[in-house]
Amino acid sequence: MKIGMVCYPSYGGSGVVATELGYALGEQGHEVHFISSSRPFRLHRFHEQLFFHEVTDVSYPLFKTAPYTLLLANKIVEVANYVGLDVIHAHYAIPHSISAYLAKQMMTRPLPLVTTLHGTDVTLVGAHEEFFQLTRLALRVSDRITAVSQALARETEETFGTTEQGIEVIPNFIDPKAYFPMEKLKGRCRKYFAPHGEKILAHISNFREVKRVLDVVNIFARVEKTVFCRLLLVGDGPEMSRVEREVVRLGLEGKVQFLGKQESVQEILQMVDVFLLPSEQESFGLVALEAMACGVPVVCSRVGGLPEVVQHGKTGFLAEVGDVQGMSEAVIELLTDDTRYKAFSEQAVTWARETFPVERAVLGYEKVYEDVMTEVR
Ligand code: GMT
Repeated sequence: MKIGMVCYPSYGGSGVVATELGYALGEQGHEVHFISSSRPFRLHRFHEQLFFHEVTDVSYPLFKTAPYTLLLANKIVEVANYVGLDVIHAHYAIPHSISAYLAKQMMTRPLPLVTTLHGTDVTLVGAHEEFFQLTRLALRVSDRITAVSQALARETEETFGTTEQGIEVIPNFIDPKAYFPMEKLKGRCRKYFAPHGEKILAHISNFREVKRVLDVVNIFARVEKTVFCRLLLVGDGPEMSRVEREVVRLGLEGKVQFLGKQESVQEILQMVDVFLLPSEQESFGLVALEAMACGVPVVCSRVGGLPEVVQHGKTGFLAEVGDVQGMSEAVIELLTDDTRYKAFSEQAVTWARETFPVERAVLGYEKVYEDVMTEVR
């Protein structure tokens, strides 16, 4: 099959899912054409079946900013005609699915459209009145819709109503060849970030408000009163200044390390003891899955798709959004009982590998592509 993959190129789970899916589909012999404003950040390994088509910017005095949605639609048609795409897979309803729908209208042959919902499109953006009608259109005109969790599928239907084609859930996935526990690295990291035997807590995100990174700092502030530990903060984004100020306010400068944006998150995850994800909203929480696959128990909020990803009392702990006290108690519980910690860590690896294998997701998406190609032909 020749698949056109439309995604955001920047840091974020949806781009990671699109890219990793692309590599996995390439391994199955499919040709995958990424179409985006720049090269997706995880698309760094060469693969003979993977291609990248850049949507180039246009400057014209009348445009304040170039209309990306239109440029993308035009590019999709160009690529579809030139390479003979069989299907377009849009990650995000807004704007990718709308651009792909426009591209479909411009084509002189059928081009089936699969839309994968990742969360913020529906829960945050889609629910804003300004995007409501467009998101509903994207859902109606997609030949197939998939969502990354049951919670997201439910929430989408509650917000926008049901569609004729329904929503198929294909959970996000991990490749255990890339995400696995590594004791050696843990040792090396300890020498640098935790030279005196401290435990390491970590958080990785794009530092948007929805991630509640201030909670991460406050959880750490409580934990470090009982457990000798350090906090690694990975990523960057709009909340960064507020987070830095909170660290200073709490007098934690010597104990919190900011690592900025990082590509190789598996190497970081392989070094830490507990991962924190106290988000306000999370359709899936891919990074929590990545952490568990590296043997790191997760303490997170009981929201969106996280209860489908993290097993409370087995692979981590869930608490209500904003329950800083509850989350710090959960971290302390994990870090002060070696036997329990080891069990959680092992259970996390097994659960991640057995429940979210990349092979299952690839089979799921292949089936969706095949079905839609047969129907639309
Ligand atoms: O969470 C973000 O800020 C990034 C966003 C994205 O566009 O990548 O993540 C969403 O998609 C991921 C991949 O499916 C999910 O793992 C994240 O939970 C989801 N984020 C939210 O729902 C807030």
